[in-house]
Parts: sequence; structure tokens; C-alpha cells
Amino acid sequence: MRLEDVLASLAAMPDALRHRLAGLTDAELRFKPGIDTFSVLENVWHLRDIEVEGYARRLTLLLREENPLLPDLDGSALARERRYNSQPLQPALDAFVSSRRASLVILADVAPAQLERRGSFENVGEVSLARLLELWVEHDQGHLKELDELLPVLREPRAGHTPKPSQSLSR
Ligand code: NI
Repeated sequence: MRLEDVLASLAAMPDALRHRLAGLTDAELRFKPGIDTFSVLENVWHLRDIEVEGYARRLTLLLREENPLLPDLDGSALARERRYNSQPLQPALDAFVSSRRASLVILADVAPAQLERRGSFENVGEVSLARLLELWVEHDQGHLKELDELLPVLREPRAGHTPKPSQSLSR
């Protein structure tokens, strides 16, 4: 992906997320179609934690340190430990959006040569900043797809199929 496409995709995520959350009731937000499938709310808290404690942190490490270790995160463990499905929505959404905006400000000043900076991404292997940005976009897109499979089920729970277990729980 070209850098400008990556940045455009990352910048579009807050609105893409808000669009999918619009009009959902509290019960719909928290509805879990299966034990291994995230609710809408769990998806949003997961995105918040992966954004703030995952990608924003990895971006800083890659730009500041030589060959840093970029920690992975265990998304399903965090969802249980932090009781995502018992939390309010708005703080997660606000924190996601504000962290994403701050990262985009940093990324706007990244020089092409910096895209070749490298680190060791736990459970993934050596990555360049360019590759990290692609993984970041893939993570967004994976969760948008998951939400797009879940939302029709919320509207017609009996008619809908059961969504597959949550994907991209880590990283
Ligand atoms: Ni994920």
C-alpha cells in the first residue's frame, strides 16, 4: 500500500466506526451471539486497547529506538480481565479516536526513509514501519468486517446466522 492510502484508511476509521454504532441500543451493543464472539461493545474496547497500548506504542517505539521489541497483546485475555462487556461505550470510542488522531499527526511527518525502520514484532517477526502500518490497517478492516457480520444479527436475531468466532483478537 502507498503511504497516502494507508494514512487515508487509518483516518477514515473513526467515522467508519461511528457509522456502525449509530442508533444501537445498549442491549444491542452488549449482545454476544456466542461465547467466542465479541459484542459490538467488546469490539470497540478491543480497538481502543489495541490502538492505545498496541499500535500507538509500537509506532513511538519504532521511531525512537533502534530495533525495538514491539509487544503483542492478547485481545481475548484483555476482554475478560477488563470486562469489556460491562463497560460504557463512550470512553472507549473517545480514547480510540483521540489516540488515532495523535498517531496521524505523527505519521504526517514521517519521512519515506523512516518507513524502513525495523523492529521485532512479538509473535509476528521482523517488521518495517511500512509493514506495521499495513498490519494496523488490516486490524481495522478485520474488525469492521466483524461488525458488518454482527449488525444484521442484532436487527433480526432469530433470522440471522451465527457469526464466526472473533478474528484478529491479538495484535
Ligand atoms: Ni483485533
